Amino acid sequence: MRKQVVIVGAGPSGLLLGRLLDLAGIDNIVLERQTQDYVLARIRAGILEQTTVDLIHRAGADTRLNAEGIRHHAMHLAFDYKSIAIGLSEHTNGKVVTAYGQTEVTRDLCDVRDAEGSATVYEASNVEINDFDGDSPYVTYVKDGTTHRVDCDLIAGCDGYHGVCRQSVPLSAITTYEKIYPFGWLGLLSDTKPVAKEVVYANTARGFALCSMRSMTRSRYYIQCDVDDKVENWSDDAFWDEFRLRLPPEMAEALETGPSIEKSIAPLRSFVAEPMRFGRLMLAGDAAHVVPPTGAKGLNLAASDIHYMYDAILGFLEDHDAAALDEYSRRALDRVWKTERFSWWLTNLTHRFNDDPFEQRMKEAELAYVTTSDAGRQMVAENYVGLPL
Ligand code: RFL
Ligand code: PHB
Repeated sequence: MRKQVVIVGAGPSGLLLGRLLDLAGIDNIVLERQTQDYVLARIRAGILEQTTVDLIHRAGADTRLNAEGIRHHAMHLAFDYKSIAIGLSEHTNGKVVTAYGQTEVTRDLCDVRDAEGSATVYEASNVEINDFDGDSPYVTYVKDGTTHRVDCDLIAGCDGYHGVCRQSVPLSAITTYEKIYPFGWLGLLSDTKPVAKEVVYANTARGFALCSMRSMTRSRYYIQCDVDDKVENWSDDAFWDEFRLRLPPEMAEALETGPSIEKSIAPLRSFVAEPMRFGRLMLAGDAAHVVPPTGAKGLNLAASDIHYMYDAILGFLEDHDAAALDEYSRRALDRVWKTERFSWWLTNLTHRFNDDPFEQRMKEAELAYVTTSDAGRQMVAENYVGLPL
């Protein structure tokens, strides 16, 4: 089989790229290791930047997002059990973020792809990428015991942090930067009314807590936990008791609790691999970089990579401009590093890493500064809504 582009991974980055290429008439195939049901069941990010919303609109997958997404004009930082609003629109010429789950984004992109009959192979095992250093790359995979080969012009590595694409690059060609944080996030999803109408990031003596939502009747909450804690150690009641203790009193009182629909622990990591292109192979999303979830940037960075990758692919395949491929890594990494900085900064500001009282006073002073200075508020707001592409 021959395709212009082989996309490895049917997460949000792979599906978004596939759809944009379809609309541009570029023949592509998506190869995914898991089943479609598994891909559609994953609970992950929940806050979309305007640039991500715009890309989903370009992909023609925004009908439900327009109807059900909740626009947030502010985000909140809570220290010492007091919550301070940072206006987003007022500091960014009217920009907002939209609460809409990654699970729903993935479903909407799958639906448009399936409706068009575009080629997607689920349960593709042993994906191997070959000869991406030359002019004739190809990808092999096994489906139902048979090995298939797809010859192509370009390979898009959209296969997440543990995927095969980055791991196929010789170590001498890639530089990686990594920071592992000494804690995780225990998340709980429940059909309860969200306790706050926008996202709240709380630094408390008991550790970090986050209030978010998927709809006006579905809450998503997180608490900082030990890095090697296990979800089995947390009954729903234990979660609600601990979560309540980390909220400002008026929120603790208003908190509605109920059975969990999902509960899981995620480790926190900052990671960047440079460059993001190796000959005919380009990496996007978690395959190339990971941010800690504080700031909700993982999915949004995956989407902005796809914006740049799409330009590179069109420049190369339609305009025969080899320089377009060279530009991809530079353009994407410029935004990646700035976003890594914001996620790292917000993680440091809102979590308790150790009990050093000096560090905590520095965080309090920093919070006092960014929330009272116009420049400080603007820095938070313009990063939270997403830096320009
Ligand atoms: P994804 O979503 O990981 O998709 C990659 C896809 O590639 C498939 N795959 C392979 N397919 C074929 N062959 C192979 N060898 C393959 N290896 C892997 C996988 O099955 C998968 O379908 O990457 P993508 O598209 O780059 O999207 C990135 C986002 O998913 C990610 O940045 C965010 O979800 C990160 N993230 C969060 N971000 C936030 O902004 N807020 C959050 O609350 C949040 N929570 C999370 C998260 C990521 C998590 N994990 C485990 C990575 C919670 C978790 C648990
Ligand atoms: C979420 O809704 O899951 C969410 C919101 C904000 C974050 C991280 C996760 O920073």
